[in-house]
Amino acid sequence: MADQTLPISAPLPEAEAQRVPWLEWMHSWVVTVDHKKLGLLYIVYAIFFLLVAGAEAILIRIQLAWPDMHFVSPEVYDELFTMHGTTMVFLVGMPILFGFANYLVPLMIGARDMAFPRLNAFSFWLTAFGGLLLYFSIVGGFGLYGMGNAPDVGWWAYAPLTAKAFTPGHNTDYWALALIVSGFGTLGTAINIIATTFSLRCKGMTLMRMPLFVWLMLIVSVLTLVTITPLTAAQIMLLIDRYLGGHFFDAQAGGSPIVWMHFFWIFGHPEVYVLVLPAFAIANEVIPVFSRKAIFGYPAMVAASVGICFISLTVWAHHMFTVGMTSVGNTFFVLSTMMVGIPTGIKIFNWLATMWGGRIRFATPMLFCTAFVFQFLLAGLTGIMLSVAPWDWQLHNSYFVIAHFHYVLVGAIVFNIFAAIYYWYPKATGRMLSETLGKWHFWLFLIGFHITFDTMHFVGLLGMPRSIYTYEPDRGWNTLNLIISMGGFVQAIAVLLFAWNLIYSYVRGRAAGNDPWDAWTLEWSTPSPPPAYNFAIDPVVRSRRPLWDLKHPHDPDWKYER
Ligand SMILES: [Cu+2]
Repeated sequence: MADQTLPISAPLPEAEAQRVPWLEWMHSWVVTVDHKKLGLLYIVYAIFFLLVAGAEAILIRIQLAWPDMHFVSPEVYDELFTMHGTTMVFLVGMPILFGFANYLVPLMIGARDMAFPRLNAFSFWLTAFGGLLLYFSIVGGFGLYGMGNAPDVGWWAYAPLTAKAFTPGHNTDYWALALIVSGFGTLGTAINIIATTFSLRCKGMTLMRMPLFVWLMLIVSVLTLVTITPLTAAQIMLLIDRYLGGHFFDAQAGGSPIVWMHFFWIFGHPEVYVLVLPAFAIANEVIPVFSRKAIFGYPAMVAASVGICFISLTVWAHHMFTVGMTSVGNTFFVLSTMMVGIPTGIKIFNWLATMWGGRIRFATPMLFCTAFVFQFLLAGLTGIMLSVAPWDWQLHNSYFVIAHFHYVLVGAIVFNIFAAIYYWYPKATGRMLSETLGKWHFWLFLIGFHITFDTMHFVGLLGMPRSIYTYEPDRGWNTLNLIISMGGFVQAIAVLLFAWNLIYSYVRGRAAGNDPWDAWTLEWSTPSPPPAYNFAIDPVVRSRRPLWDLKHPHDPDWKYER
């Protein structure tokens, strides 16, 4: 059953003899408007920056491993944690998830490309140039010494530190301009995904038959449109303050640094959902296929996702409990933040119910997704703790908060990104990733993750603040910090194994065939890798699992789902 092709794709006519093959090859990637190539460009770009930001994290952890360290200077330390955060969110998280959306949404809805292929290419290159601009800061200005002009005000860039008077160099300018440029790219992609899902679905693919992956990407795109906008507005206001004599964030001239915080977090909190909803999207495809059961409660999953989208827009000031808002204001944000627990709880329940009684195959993608479910649950629980304003007063700006959000960003999002790569790599390359290396990668990363981030909660409870360059030896944080740093190295080894697996399997991997996981969605009906036009004949869909119908034409098993 593995290689049943729906529909059979005709081979393209042979290209003319190529004069300089590698130049033609490069050219084909630079000028491409094919959603699959652009998707892969996003993903490769993001994996490159994952290695860069990971290296920055390791340098941070070496500096913090022992008290009174002078491994890097305080200035470079500030640049390292700013670049680590900015890179992970804007150059790793969003590009890789939009890369998966680009690659998979048209294939899953039976379309031949995105709605606006040229806008798609434009968006990718804007994102790419934004990333390059951010890293050009290292060589711009003073040259390599002290990491040049790398941004150093934290990825949240609170005023008044960003004012020209406090940071006269161009560090903050690089940060603001890079995010404006890549932000426009992100907006283009979001518009494209929305237009594609609404206008290019194949015959029979009603909204309630769309794979949950596509639903989640649609919701993420709407959320992106709403949240990137205030971020871009804030960056422009910041540049006006810095260069055109504006005073938006200048308290002495009647402005307010709190305004920046509101603008930043009305973007920054939903941004977490912009990253985590695609991670949910991945789990929604992987968990059913590897449990051999339909997802439990499809309509509830859609409703919960829409719910998360709306509620997430109402919680931003839980980052600002210590700012001195009114108690009514604080109470509103306590309650709205706790509300997020309801739809996310529904999701966790549904994933568990999908696994319950299933014939679970623990291949590498499923291992990552299983760990994700439990880690996301724990991250949610510390989130509820922090949503209680008095508790937050105690732990604000401590490593407890850092541990909480790394539980979300790594424990949930990065784990599912790995799951997605193991799951769809065969489709994109035609080769399976090595399962042996995959299992080593999973277990090492899992162990490293827990050594680092479980411990980080305790050092936070003991009062260690975030963003400090070093600490005195008598604070009681020494052993814990050493353990945290060692866990970081274990994770780094796991990620290097993963990178090696990507390269090794590309050359030596087992041939994948069309449908190595016996899956149900349309992308698995095409050859691996799919041809440029995806489908030779427009598919017609009659259920939520079109490929299952094709493989089991007389099986009444899924009738109730139609
Ligand atoms: Cu938040």
